[in-house]
Amino acid sequence: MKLIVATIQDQDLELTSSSLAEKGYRFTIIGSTGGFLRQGNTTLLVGVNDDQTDAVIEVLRASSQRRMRYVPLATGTTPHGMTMHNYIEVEVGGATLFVLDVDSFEQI
Ligand code: 2BA
Repeated sequence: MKLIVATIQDQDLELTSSSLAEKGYRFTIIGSTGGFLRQGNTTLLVGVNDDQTDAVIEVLRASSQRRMRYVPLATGTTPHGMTMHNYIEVEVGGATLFVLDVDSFEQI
């Protein structure tokens, strides 16, 4: 058995969770925060049989998009007193996946 830990963007949650549920996979949705951007994202825990791993990764690949985010880098003030932000562009996602071997699984 494997545990797939997948961090996705919040915007992709609806499509990803409905696609997984439609195909009969069981999973847990955890609200999370990215350490770099400090913005909300979503982490899914999907427990599967070994032979289902590739199929779940395909669902995640199909439902998670890459997007550009603009992150404030520095804030300054113009001579007219207007606040000015400098932004950097960061490409986020589709999904960050870890596939772990599961030693044991029980539901009590
Ligand atoms: P964040 O940590 O908020 O990172 C968002 C995006 O910022 C990353 O997208 C990447 O493009 C960029 N980024 C992250 N750290 C960076 C750094 N030190 N320097 C420059 N750019 C950096 P993704 O790589 O697609 O990651 C999306 C989210 O997946 C991350 O959000 C984090 O929540 C999770 N993640 C990514 N790699 C991870 C890892 N090795 N371990 C645990 N979680 C991870």
